[in-house]
Amino acid sequence: MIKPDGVQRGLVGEIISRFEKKGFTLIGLKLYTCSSELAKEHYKDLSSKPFFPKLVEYITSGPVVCLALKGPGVVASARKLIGATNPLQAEPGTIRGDLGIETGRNVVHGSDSPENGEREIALWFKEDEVCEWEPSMMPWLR
Ligand code: RTP
Repeated sequence: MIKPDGVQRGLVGEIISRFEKKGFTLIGLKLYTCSSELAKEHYKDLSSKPFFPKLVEYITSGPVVCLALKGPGVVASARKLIGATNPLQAEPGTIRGDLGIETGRNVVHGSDSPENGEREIALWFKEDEVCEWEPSMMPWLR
């Protein structure tokens, strides 16, 4: 997910491009303003954290871009491309390391396990918004 600050700062193309260039296949893409119910459900594991209300406020503060990506090891690899939660500690070359400075506005979210990836795709996308496709012209591409 490209969070509201990423959208507001005009970083959508740059961020999508990093995942495409890595070689992952985009199977879902949409701009969406979420309700606080959806934000709370998405981050339910963090509901006891002191920053939870601010996090919900942040995620609902403007449209986000939802991405569903497919490919080998995509979850772990996307987490590496995204970088550490605190952008000041994220390595240069990562999305947060290159494009952010605040934990509270850290530009992107990535699922932390394949199971959560499935859960989050089901939460953010309707069934017909996910397009399973194969790049048939180039079978070596996934
Ligand atoms: P995400 O779920 O957004 O990909 O982030 P993450 O795994 O790197 O970090 P996580 O611990 O799951 O936290 C989720 C999001 O909550 C915000 N946060 N604020 N101390 C704070 O103020 C604080 N800590 C975390 C960040 O937006 C973080 O990405």
